[in-house]
Amino acid sequence: IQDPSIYVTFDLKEPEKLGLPHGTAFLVWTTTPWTLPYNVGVAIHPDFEYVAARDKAGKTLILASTLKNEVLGEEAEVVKTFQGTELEGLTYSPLFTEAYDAEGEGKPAYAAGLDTYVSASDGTGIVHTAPAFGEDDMRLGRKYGWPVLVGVDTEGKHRFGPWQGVFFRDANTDIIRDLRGRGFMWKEKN
Ligand code: VAL
Repeated sequence: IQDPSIYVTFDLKEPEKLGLPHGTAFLVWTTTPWTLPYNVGVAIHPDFEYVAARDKAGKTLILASTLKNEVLGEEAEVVKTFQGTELEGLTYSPLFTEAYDAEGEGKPAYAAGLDTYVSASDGTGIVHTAPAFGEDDMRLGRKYGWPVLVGVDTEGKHRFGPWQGVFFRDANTDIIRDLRGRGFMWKEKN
């Protein structure tokens, strides 16, 4: 089985804080769409430079400046440049809330945190973080007090949302379709 490789958008709650237009989003790349219902944050490298640039559709997207041409294209206009540290604490609208609503216990979530593990060699320089599903994710989540949403049971089945009872990876297709329908799927490779 090949993992689907997707780019999704996380719309910033207060883009005007950065002087950016309504609808500005973090652009995030992942190969594990089935973990997106358990996302609680994004990881940003404190030492990277980030840009906000307009894509073909006119949406303003934030990503690492070194990956901008490769991902958005040379023609995409850079609107603003930031140091990674300036993005810490920015919050975004979640893609899914079922698991958080059930077990988030009111902890902070859906925010940008800083960690030097973020890579500039693939993706967007902004990493989807789901603490239950990765060591780096867990470390970052602890640092910011984000909840650990254990979205999959001991049999490997989803515990929440419309895919409750579905084997973890088998939910990829439905999750992608759902995100596409709601306009959060920016690009799908595979
Ligand atoms: N951080 C990883 C990813 O981006 C997982 C473990 C959530 O796919």
